[in-house]
Amino acid sequence: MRVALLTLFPDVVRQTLSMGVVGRALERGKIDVATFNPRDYTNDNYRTVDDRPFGGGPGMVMLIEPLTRALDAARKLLPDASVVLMSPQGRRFDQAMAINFSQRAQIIFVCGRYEGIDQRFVDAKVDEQVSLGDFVTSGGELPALAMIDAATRLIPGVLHTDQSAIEDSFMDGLLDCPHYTRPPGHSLGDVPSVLLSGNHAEIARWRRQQALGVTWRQRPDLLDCMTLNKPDQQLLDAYIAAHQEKNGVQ
Ligand code: 9D3
Repeated sequence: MRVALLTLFPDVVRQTLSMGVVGRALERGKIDVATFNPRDYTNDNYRTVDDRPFGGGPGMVMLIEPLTRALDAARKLLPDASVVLMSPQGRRFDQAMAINFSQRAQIIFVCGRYEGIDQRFVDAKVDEQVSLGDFVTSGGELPALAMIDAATRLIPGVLHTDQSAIEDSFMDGLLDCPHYTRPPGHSLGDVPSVLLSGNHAEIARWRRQQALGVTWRQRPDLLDCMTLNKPDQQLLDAYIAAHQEKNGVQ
């Protein structure tokens, strides 16, 4: 995955991507990141990248020309890239889209600031628009960084084991089970005894049941759009019965 970002804050983007799992993927050449600052593609003394909106109203709008020249420079590096605009108007990002991004060779992310960018640039140059969710951020950088992080984790060899990606929350549509480490006994509570039993079949069963139960409690909407197989349904039924016994129902 080779990505370029058009951003007025290349330092923030590069610093963020240099850390942790993504930083290691960069060092090991699993991904490649380039930044292009529209401000470097201005022609006036003030290095102007925005102007007031025609028709009036609050905020500023990003100019076509600096963006277009920055995009042309990115295109020289990534000639086959699709152009993805970070935008609240876009399709909502999810794990399926992360998988899709992780399998692409080249992507150019356009990060907007201010109230937005001139619609003529969007219409002529952008292939798709993507949103991180239904909330307002100050620009496209943080959403783009989150998407690049999510996609990078899915590239083979980036995580220590492919297993950890497979077992990641959401990969099978369920939330993660709870985790515990030493000490087994603590004033905040004990570790569930099944995890200390050494019975790996029982542990796997318990974890699956917890994943189903946590999803049922916290994100029932996720269960609504999947059909559980018989063993999963039985595990969940038992979880719900125990939960209702503990909390009292009706
Ligand atoms: C309703 C007027 N503006 C809100 C004060 C619109 C607006 C302009 C610029 C909203 C957001 C932004 C900057 N954010 C993004 O460009 C953005 C974004 C987001 O705000 N939420 C989720 N995903 C994304 S991707 C890019």
